[in-house]
Amino acid sequence: EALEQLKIMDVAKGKAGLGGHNKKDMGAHKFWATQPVPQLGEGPPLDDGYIEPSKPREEVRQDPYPLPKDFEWSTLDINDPKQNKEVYDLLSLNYVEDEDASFRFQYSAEFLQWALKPPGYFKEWHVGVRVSSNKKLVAFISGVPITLRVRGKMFTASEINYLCIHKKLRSKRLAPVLIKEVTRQVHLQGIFQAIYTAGVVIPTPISVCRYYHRPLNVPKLLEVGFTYVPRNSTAARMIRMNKLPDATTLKLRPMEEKDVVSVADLFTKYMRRFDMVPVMSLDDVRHQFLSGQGTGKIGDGGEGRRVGQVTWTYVVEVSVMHLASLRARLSFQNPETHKITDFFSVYYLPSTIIHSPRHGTLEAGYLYYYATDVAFEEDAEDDGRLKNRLQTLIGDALVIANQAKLDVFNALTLMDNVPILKDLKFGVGDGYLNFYLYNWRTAKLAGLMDEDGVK
Ligand code: MYA
Repeated sequence: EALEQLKIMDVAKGKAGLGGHNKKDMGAHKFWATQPVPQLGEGPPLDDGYIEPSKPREEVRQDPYPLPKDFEWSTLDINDPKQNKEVYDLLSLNYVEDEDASFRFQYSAEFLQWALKPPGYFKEWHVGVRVSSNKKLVAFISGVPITLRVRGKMFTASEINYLCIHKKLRSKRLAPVLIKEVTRQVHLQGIFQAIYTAGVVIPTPISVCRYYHRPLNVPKLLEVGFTYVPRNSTAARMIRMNKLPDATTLKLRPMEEKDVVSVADLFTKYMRRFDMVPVMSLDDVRHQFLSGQGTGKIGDGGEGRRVGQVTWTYVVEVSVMHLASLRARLSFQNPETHKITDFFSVYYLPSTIIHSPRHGTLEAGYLYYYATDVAFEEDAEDDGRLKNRLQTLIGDALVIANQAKLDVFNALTLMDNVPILKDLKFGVGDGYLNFYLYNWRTAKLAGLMDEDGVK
């Protein structure tokens, strides 16, 4: 799973210890050694570009790769609630866990609908494996289309995610077969690059980020062993330290359809700050930031959430009348009646608490994309105005997450996060997220940094 500063995409994979830093013997990668990815130890490339050239459709393998006997391929129709639930069930019991198997991602069925069906998605990229005799779904891998800009170059790629094999079928070299089959399906659509993230280290990360965690519900986090009372502190002190205000500092409101054009414009401009970003159309922006807000009233979906809520996107709006009074004439040149100066987005991804008698799930929010037009003001970065504004904006995201009754708020060391994490009382996690590109060479991207921005 997140470019976001890489995209850092959200493609995000979650919480502490997603497999951690796998320092296993990096010598033998029987499968990855055969793939068009930079091999470990290769120096930086002279130029950015593909590793192997694209193929015409008729040269792409036409038949599915063979599976071990007793198993069969199955394209999952995520629009069918029954099949959507089958993927949910597979992942909720078998997907990513932290290093000591305390927490396991529990992507909701609605989250999977949202993540697997962006504009222009291909159903053939939702690849499942079933037991032939009883049709039970035992493995999955997915891709969705994405347009990337990596340094100066733009290209269409697939974003690969939710690779999952049932616990009983592990270590049988099934993963390479799934990866080859989804690669074939992507090639059949004329696309030859991919982006993906993983907790494990394989050939060869282009960046690595660390997870940071901001406690919201301290008593619960202590009770379920997500966090501990440090020797020089007490639970009461931790609760006090992490208390958040009831109201946001900025005048925020949830994003609406009328904001799509403004948010897209702000997003695109802000993303120029980074070397690897998704390029989003208006439809993409609508999907990523607006379509996941759920239905009904807050509270209907339990705690502070709506039914089916996957994302929260909030905007700061300045009326052009107000701007005009500050900068005369502007209102005559600009027919807009409102202007979005900032936005942030958060997605909701709970984890199953594997061994807790009292609590079934850890309710987690993850910082997704954000932008502020302060970044476009002269010297704003140098004199600290940008950092201040982001701290206020993301501080408000914490308030909203707290109001939504989330237990913890997570962020990665990407985009402009690093300078603000400490002041916002995020603690460093034990999870790392490695970013990868398939069939694309580029030098390493900034990613893993400590609070001082030092690698
Ligand atoms: S990352 C999330 C991955 N899922 C989980 O961690 C869930 C829990 N774990 C499992 O379900 C299994 O352990 C998995 C491996 C399925 C992960 N990415 O079958 P095996 C290599 C890439 O015996 P198993 C996500 O979803 C491993 O190095 N490769 O192993 C993004 C070894 O190869 P080599 C991985 O444990 C996925 C081989 O597989 C990963 O039973 C992006 C062993 O196979 C991993 N996370 O199953 C996929 N884990 O010998 C790549 C292990 O060479 C996409 N391996 O070291 C590439 C782009 C494709 C599209 C291209 C289009 C142009």
